[in-house]
Amino acid sequence: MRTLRPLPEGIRLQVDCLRSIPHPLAQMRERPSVQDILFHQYDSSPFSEKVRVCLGIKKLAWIAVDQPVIMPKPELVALTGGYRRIPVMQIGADIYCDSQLIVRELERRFPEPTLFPQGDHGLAYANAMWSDRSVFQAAVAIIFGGLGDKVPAAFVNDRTALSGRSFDPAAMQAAVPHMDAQIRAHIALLSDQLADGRRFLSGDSAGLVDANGYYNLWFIRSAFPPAASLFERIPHIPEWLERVNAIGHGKRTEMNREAALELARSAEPIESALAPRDAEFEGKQVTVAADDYGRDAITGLFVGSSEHHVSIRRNDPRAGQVVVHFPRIGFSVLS
Ligand SMILES: N[C@@H](CCC(=O)N[C@@H](CS)C(=O)NCC(=O)O)C(=O)O
Repeated sequence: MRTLRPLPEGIRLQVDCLRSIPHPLAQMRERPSVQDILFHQYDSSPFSEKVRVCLGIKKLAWIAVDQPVIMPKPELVALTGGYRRIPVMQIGADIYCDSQLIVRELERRFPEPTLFPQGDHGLAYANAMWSDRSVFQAAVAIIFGGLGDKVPAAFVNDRTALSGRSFDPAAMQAAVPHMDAQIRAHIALLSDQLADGRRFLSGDSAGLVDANGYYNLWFIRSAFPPAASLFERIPHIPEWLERVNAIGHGKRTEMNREAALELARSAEPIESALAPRDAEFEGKQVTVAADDYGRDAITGLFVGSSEHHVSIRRNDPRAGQVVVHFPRIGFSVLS
């Protein structure tokens, strides 16, 4: 049995989730440039934590643009054309949706230090399908089932709209024993991987797989601390979590949402190349949508693609001419 302590203040504020809490180290960016990494996020967001760890591994400077936890998000959708999920990365007038593609773009633009210290790029990217779907789903049920009726109605309604089905903490409560068992089994995989004494999942240096493995446990620990007892005694896990935590998040400053829009308006999107197999779509209007949740359709002109991404150009009254990039995996493209 878990002992339920009263929620600490930080957690209460997090589930309040209707206001942005300024980051304790908040420092406004003075002279932003179109080269800067603008990261649209909120502090309690687990997928943002995945990317923040990657920014830490790469020792990058970046600018947090805090977005609301629930809709409406007028500045974010002005940039993306309707994609509402968090995180989103903006560099000038290029907008990268989904942590999969954000990580890929960070590696492309800032290859050293790499997120793939042992190579194995394909496997490390594939590993996100495990963390982002199976483990995340278990973490959500454990956290929100645990919080139960402490979850504010506005959050429940927003996440119901996001997922297209009832987001019901009471029903999640019933699933907690099963999800506890699931998460223990997932974490046992991490423990097995660390059993030979390595410091990180793929060896002596941290990489994407560590960020993937870490962020759901961080989410549980920060959003519903009683459930951290699930992994506190699994061999090698606490020490590894400490090591990943110690990497930090790189160098963070802050920018407000209006300034991010202004920066998009002042920038030109980068040139996009088109994969040969997509030649027939060039310059055509297409609609891109996530295939799991937050399936809002985003419309624009097909201007770029590869095996891993698609890019559409759109003109927005507030953001100007932007190119929005999406991963292929988990997104549909319809003409
Ligand atoms: N596959 C997406 C999932 C992103 C996701 O689910 N993000 C959560 C926050 S961590 C979200 O957007 N929740 C709804 C919201 O914030 O509006 C990714 O990897 O970026």
